[in-house]
Amino acid sequence: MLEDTSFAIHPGQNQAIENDSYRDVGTVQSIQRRDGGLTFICDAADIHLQFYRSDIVRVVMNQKGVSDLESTPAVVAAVESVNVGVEETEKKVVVKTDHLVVSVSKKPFRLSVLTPEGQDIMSEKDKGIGFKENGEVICYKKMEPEDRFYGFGEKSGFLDKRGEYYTMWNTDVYAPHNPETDPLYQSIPYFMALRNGRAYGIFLDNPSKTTFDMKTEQEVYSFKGDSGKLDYYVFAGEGPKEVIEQYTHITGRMPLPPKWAIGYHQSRYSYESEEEVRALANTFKEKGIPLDVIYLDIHYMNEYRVFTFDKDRFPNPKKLVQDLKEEGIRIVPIVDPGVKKDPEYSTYQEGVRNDHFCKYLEGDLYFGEVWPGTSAFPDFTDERTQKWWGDMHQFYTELGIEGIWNDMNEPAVFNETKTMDTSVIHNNNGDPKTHRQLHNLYGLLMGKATYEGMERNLNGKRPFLLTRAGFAGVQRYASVWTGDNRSFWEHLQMSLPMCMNLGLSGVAFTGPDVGGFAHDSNGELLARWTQVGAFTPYFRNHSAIGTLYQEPWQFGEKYEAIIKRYIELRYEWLPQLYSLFHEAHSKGLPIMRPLMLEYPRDAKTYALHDQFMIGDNTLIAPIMQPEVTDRAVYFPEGEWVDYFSGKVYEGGTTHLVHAELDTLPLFIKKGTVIAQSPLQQRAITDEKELELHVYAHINGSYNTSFYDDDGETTGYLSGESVKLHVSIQCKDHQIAISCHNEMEWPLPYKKCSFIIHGLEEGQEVWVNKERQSGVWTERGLRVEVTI
Ligand code: MIG
Repeated sequence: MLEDTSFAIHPGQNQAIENDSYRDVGTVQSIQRRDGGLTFICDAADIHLQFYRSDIVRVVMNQKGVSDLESTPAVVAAVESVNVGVEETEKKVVVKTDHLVVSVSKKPFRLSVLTPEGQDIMSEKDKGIGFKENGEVICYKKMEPEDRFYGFGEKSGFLDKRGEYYTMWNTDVYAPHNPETDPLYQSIPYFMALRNGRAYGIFLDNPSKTTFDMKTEQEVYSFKGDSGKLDYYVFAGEGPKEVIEQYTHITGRMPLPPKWAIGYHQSRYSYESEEEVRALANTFKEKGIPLDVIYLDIHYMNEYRVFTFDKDRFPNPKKLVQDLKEEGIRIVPIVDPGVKKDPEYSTYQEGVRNDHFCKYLEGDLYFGEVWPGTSAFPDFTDERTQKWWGDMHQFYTELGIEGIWNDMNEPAVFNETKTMDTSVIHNNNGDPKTHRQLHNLYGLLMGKATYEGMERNLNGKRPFLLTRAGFAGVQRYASVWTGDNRSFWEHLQMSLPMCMNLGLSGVAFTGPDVGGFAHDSNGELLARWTQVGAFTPYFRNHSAIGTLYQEPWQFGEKYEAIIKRYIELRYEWLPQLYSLFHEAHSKGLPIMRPLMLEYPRDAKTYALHDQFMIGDNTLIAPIMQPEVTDRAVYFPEGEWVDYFSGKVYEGGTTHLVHAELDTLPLFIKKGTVIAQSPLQQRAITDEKELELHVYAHINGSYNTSFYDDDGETTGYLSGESVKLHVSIQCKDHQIAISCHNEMEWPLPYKKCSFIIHGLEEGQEVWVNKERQSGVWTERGLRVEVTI
């Protein structure tokens, strides 16, 4: 209780000095070739090097007598056969692939990674790998003064994580979310370091409590695991984009979500009855505000029993879901892991009878208090239980539901530790481990069970899953929202670096609760937040019980008009966003990007936390303070066109930009192109029209491609898609555009046009080698094309 008072800093409270006695692995005694890799037998431990690709190396330390190369379920990549050359001298072993060199000095074992040209990528100094008898493992790496750190999944604070100390332990944190609040709901023990434009990444594949320390020492940083083995991957870069590509090669990439999931979502804890939900949908319709999804929070259930509906509040869920679907609106219900202890409740009965719940070693079920009262928790570490849980979702799919929201899956439990007893045993497919050892996997595996179950039940339609907790690889199953933020300007500000770092950690489909979850929102905050939300990959307005309602119209007409306009803008930008989702699916790259990712050699971008890009050519510098209408915007090299006014800003410097409440500072790089469509009320429509907006330049070239498909089935996995390759050459008073579909699937558009913005006197427009005269419109020269 006294933790919140000055007693917390009583001198007597701070005497515990951590025993820092790690045992070093010692000197290399011998080297063995094993499973296509190399094992270094050292004095105190064995270290195995495994090349997954020529640019990805895994390092595993096992204590003596153990030879465990199991990976966690985060890892989906198989080992490829890699040509490795090994040279051994008295002092060193040098292992070479086409992309990197691993140099191991033998006395004691210290590891460095270099480029084939001999440039240092990552190295160790006096300290390397160590461990303690209690199972703790640690690894130190050299830190140069210019090193910057990014990633670490969902963390509060600024963009660059140098000087921070992070813990990975999935935790339900309702309050507070401060720059020092750590850990939060997700654990992604991965980061990327940037050194003068060159990047490398490290993924510590350990699902127990892990920590990353870039704070305590000046010249080294460290990462450590509470239990388990030291098992990490080095991604050799070279740029930050390559590192993300390498990391997501190991942990997987997101499937394409159904298109409706990238529209606007409206939520509230809770819309409590069928009537309320219907009225909500009607208001959106009457007001002409686009909408794709409405959420059902915990009140829809019968006393919080998952896989049930409360019969008084929701007498006919099937009809509700179907009626709304006819309007093009989807219902997404919440599903928590806790199953109410109730001998007359079939889910509980089945779970007990078929041994699906977590237990103690002695055989007693583990019970925790959550919404339904005393509850049991499915043991998702067992595939058998994953299958059972997944199949249960037929309950929802039979009603026409295609999306699920997983909450409380850290797992959160209402007790002092906030989670499950760490001594609970998980079956783990026949290799039992304690909850302490596997804690951070719970949310990921619940997501896997849910996603795969939905997939099995949806007959070729894509499921949508939203999750609060997760681990590395969560992107394969779910979109991640950043949990219980508050309606504070500070939380809008904090959401930018948080989502950007999630994106750098392989999780592209993210966003915060727009408007803020807890605390009361207000018109100005909601307007500014919706402007940002229109460009975050996941776009949901959600608020907590007991706070002011914050649907787009709640704060009066002035704000409603602005909020509506930005939700509309989201729909106009869907073709661009969808192409970026496809890039996340195919390459792992984030949709919402820190400028550093596009301009890794521009040091001005390294700590830029209050601006972001979507894709490689769109810059967003939102206003995130009350009554502020001007802000400094940093523009990287090039020229940047204000999306709304057409004003051009010279890059490589900072400008003061004016933006009244109805304006989001939004800029497109000259010489590039974005894809849009005319306004539509739903993400999926039959009347598709594509507009390719070209921002004319005098000189330069740009290549890109736009992706599209039916937006709801898995047909895209077998080539049912459009990939429009567009290239632009600007020179000699000509803008030459070439455009063709790389796929065989026919174009789904009834009309397709280029709109050229900012054309200069005398500049000619050519499309696929034909000179175009086009038609002048407010936004520029419109040229209709058939592709
Ligand atoms: O402890 O389901 O983060 O979005 O509305 C509260 C009720 C449980 C926490 C989620 C929030 C959700 C709420 N849940």
